[in-house]
Amino acid sequence: MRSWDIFCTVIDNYGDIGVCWRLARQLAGERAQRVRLWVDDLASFRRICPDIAQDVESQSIQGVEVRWWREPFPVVRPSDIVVEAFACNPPASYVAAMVARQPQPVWINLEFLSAENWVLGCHGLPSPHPSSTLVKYFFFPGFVPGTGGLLAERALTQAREEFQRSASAQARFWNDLGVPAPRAGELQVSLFCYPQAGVSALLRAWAAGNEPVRCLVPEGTANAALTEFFGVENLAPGAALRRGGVEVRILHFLDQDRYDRLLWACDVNLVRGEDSFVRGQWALRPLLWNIYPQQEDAHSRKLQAFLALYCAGMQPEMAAAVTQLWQAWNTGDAVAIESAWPVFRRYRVELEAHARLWSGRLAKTGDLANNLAQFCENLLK
Ligand code: TRH
Repeated sequence: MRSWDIFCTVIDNYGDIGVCWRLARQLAGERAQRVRLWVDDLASFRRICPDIAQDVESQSIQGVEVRWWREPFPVVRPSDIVVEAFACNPPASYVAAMVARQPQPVWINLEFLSAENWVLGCHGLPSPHPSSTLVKYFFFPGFVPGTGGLLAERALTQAREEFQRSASAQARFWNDLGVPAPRAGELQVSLFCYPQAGVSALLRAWAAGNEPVRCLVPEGTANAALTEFFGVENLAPGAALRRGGVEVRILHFLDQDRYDRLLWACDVNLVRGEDSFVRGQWALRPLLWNIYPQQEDAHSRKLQAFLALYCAGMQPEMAAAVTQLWQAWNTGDAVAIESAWPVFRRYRVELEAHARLWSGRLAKTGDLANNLAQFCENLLK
């Protein structure tokens, strides 16, 4: 059994802890590894995992030892494997303990997800530490063989298939959420996005169409656009907003597993950032991605790179429909969103088939937790 220290700083939002928590759970649960997860913001962690107690130095959740990362950092013996998520810099005292430890730990920097080509050249590269004998390895998630793959639990496919096949499991789920079961012919859409996304335009596109839409929105998402469109201020969980054929239901923020179920239960998923984007791909539903905005428009290159991969092999008109809607959604171009949505929906059957095909392609790279464990094992030998 190997021991792991995973370091996570919460910069903003939930993606950093979302990825680290998934990785930690999977290593502990599926590979019986001893995992310690250091997190600097337990309040954010609690949003995606309500079992987390705030202001607690150490707690054990789902087989993972969760430690509150704050100064002064305690004296601990470093684990066999040290994962620093997204270049978050473990404390200097801990790095000094890594230098002193015999044998020295394997040190991994778990990087951000990108479909850009350069990732293939950088995945797995060593970077010698400037002032010690330590070596840090860059581990990149990715969509193609030659990268680290994407996080996917062993039981994920079966759990999703069972849920999507079972009307009673879905009925229970809607009931647990406190919303009525979907009406026949009503499109179910989940919405998780950044403020830049063109939500008002999409709501108008739905209202102008002849397909009733029910949109499920975890609290705190798109508040300004919802208030503008529905003319109401109350966006508390439980609120139901209606205009024409569009209904929005505000949900509590869900724990990660229930959020997965929401994605499985919906017909189209609007996802964002990194982790919900990946989960949207595993949900086998058409999706619309709101990429995390970066300086100097770096996110546009990332978006193009992903679209090139995702749309490869699609019939050209369908690829154009996806590309136009995704680009418009990310720039917030209202006119383009309103014209692109109905075209996107015309391909509903083909997009569902494509989602299944795509997830099959992704699965060929293996899942990130196991790829990472194997990578580290080779270095520890
Ligand atoms: O929250 P995000 O915007 O996180 C982002 C991205 O990771 C981005 O790459 C990073 O640079 C930035 O943070 C700092 O989006 P993301 O990645 O989808 O993470 C959201 C997490 O929250 C994910 O694990 C799913 C989870 N989630 C729930 O558990 N319940 C919910 O109700 C919702 C909406 C999300």
